[in-house]
Amino acid sequence: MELVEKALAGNRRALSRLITVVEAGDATARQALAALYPHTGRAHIVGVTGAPGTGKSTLVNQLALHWRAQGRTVAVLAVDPTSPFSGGAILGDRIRMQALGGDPGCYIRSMASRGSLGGLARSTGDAVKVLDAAGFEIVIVETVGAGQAEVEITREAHTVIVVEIPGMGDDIQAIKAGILEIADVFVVNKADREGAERTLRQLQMMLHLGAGEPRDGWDPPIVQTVANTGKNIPEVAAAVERHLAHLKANDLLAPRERQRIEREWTMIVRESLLNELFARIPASERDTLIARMQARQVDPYAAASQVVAAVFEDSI
Ligand SMILES: Nc1nc2c(ncn2[C@@H]2O[C@H](COP(=O)(O)OP(=O)(O)OP(=O)(O)O)[C@@H](O)[C@H]2O)c(=O)[nH]1
Ligand SMILES: [Mg+2]
Repeated sequence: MELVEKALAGNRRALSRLITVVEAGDATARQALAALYPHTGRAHIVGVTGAPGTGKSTLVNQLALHWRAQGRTVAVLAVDPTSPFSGGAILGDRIRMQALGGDPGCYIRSMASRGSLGGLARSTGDAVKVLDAAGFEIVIVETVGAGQAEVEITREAHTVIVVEIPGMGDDIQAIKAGILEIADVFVVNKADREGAERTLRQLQMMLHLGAGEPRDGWDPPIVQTVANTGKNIPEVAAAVERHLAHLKANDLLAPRERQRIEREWTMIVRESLLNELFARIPASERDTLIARMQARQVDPYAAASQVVAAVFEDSI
């Protein structure tokens, strides 16, 4: 595919168009992904999540600048599962592009949630593949904290940063969202505000209340930052790098990837099977079955088995 070749060769416009193509998730997208796939698996994928307004975009911007200054290439995907319009993310992008504008080693893009959460997780995963294949060394996925959505999306990352801020009351956001388990690095941002020490101590306490041994032998560090002034950004970057080194040193990267691939593939198989199956059932037959369920002549489980069995018998 010409578009894929151009994007892999570093053409910006081709890269943007390619992401739009894979977002659509149609036959062309699949063709593009087939061409891309052999080039994936090299980037360090970093997820950044936290409640709205905690300073994720500011932090990500600073991290990108930090890594760029060290000569590393960085791509950012800003995903907002709470908004179908990604208005805030786009505004944030404009601001960020001024600082990083014209730098060929940095690429920023926002993703809107059209359709379902599953759809967003898929299109984000595919956009990450594009950026990975295009050779960006670090791909940052920024997701607004929104319960299950952020868990789904950040599960794709090697390293997850959870951003908290002081003064959000006694219940830290991570507990509420149940994302404590997925955090590899904690950031207490807006540490210029009152209560940063208290939030730090709460996090420490929570981490040590957890189930004895740290997961994968990694004790998540907590870094206090002031993202808008750049305070402690190098410490966050170092913690993220240390985490990747830990995964590598303990042979954890490959099994994690295996799990991720299995999950992704299972989801794709499920979706494809369903589409194939429905394509083989005539509409009239579907209508009849639904009418029979409505008349309580057959239950939904039996009706499902019937349809699955019929399709499989035909194909064997
Ligand atoms: N005082 C203070 N303000 C900060 C800090 N970091 C970010 N801000 C400000 O907090 C506001 C929100 O920052 P964003 O980076 O847009 O936050 P976000 O988490 O990306 O927001 P959403 O994407 O809307 O969820 C902005 O006005 C920032 O300038 C900080 O460390 N201290
Ligand atoms: Mg943001």
